Amino acid sequence: MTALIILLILILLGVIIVQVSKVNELSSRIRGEEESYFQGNNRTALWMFIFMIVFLIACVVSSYYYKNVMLGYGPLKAASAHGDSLDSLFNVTLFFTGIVFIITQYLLFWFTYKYRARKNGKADFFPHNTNLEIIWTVIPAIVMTYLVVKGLVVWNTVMPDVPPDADDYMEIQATGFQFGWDIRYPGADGKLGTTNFRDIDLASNPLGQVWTDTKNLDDFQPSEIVLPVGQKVRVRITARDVLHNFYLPHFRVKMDAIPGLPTYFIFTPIKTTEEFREELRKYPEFQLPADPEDPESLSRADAFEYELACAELCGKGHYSMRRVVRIVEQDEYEDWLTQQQSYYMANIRNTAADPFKGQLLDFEIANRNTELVSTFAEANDNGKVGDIIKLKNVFFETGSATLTADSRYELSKIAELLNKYSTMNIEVGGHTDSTGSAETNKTLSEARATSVLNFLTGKNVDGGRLQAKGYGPDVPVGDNTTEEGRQQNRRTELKIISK
Ligand SMILES: [Cu+2]
Repeated sequence: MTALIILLILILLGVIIVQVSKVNELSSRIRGEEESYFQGNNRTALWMFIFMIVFLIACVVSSYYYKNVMLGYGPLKAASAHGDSLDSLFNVTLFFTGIVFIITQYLLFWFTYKYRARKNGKADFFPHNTNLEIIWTVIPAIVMTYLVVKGLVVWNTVMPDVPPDADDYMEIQATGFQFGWDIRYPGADGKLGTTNFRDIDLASNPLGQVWTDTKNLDDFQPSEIVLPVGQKVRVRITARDVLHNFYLPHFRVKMDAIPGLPTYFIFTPIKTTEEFREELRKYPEFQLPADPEDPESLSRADAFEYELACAELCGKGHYSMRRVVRIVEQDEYEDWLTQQQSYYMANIRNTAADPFKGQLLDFEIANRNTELVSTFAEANDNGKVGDIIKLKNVFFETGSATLTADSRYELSKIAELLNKYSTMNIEVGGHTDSTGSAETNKTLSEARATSVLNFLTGKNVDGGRLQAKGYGPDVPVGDNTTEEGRQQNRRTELKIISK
């Protein structure tokens, strides 16, 4: 319907123009061709001059009207340490080009007005003027030199890479793809592991991390970018398919993401998301509801988030590459870090792709030790006779009482803790599932409990404090009809028998 109305309006407009020109033609025949020609010229020249004045005023007024929603002005001052230097570069450039813009627009329209064709008008021949040549060569040369030199100075302060031995920065990686970003953090070791494009597998290893490099094991890939305020960040930027562009508008960070050619950008966020919102709240433009349809929605200031956008038209899903960036205080950042799980531990550990399958990793041993230390401290301080400590990581070869190699890490630590808390006397209990004859299971559980006891006494735990007991399948904790339950039932426990 709307389209039809617009079409009708256009046809009508066309008819009107044809009719008006016919009327003009008729009237000029009545008045005489020449006079009407000059009249038309005067009119056009005057209207062009008026257009120029309205146009220049509109330029200035609209810039003023939108001053609070343009990057670099109002509350949208740069949120990074280097941002102001780039903004001032833009302002200086705008100052000079603004002057040139106003002068050239003014002259353009003034000349069309002044030199319009008039009755008895004569052409003015103006072949050469050395002074003018000098003025419009020297002034632009000086201004251009100033702009280029200032630009180079800013570039050299914003873009240098970190020196090889620097340790005052953190590094994250951003990999653009159609259509999204894989963000990688270095994990506890502070170092990103190596990647190899040959190892890329979209389902199980999207970044091509090389799992034999232990620096990769704690790297994690969060869904949002969270950074601590005041921390210098180096972003390693790359792309997996086509050109993308890593653009953080509020931080004045913008760099191409190019397949096969790593680029980088270094910046230091200086305002937390909350501080930025605080500034926005002072401006009426940002007190409006974020959703214009819903007056009850959060204000634009409260709904504000820093964002990562792709600034390269990389395909039809380009718009969906937006990612939220949160800048937080250091302690909030550390809280967030503890909630992140490494990609390796979540997706690769003990799968066929894991080169460390079946081996204990250093940090796993460390984690288990921490857990044992607190369990034993708790048992010593508050434990009662009859309390049970389940040994989660003590295992035997199938059908035998031989401890697996990994179990020794756990038992060595337990021996150390039993020697530390020397008032506790302990029963080592062996348990099996109900598969096979009860008698065999009983014998096996006894042999296993004894094996653990022997290991502990071998580590200087006083044998008088320990007893071994085989329970066989008699004390199940899980359902023996399921594999999961049977696994829970095959276990070794320590019971406090006196304190
Ligand atoms: Cu893109």
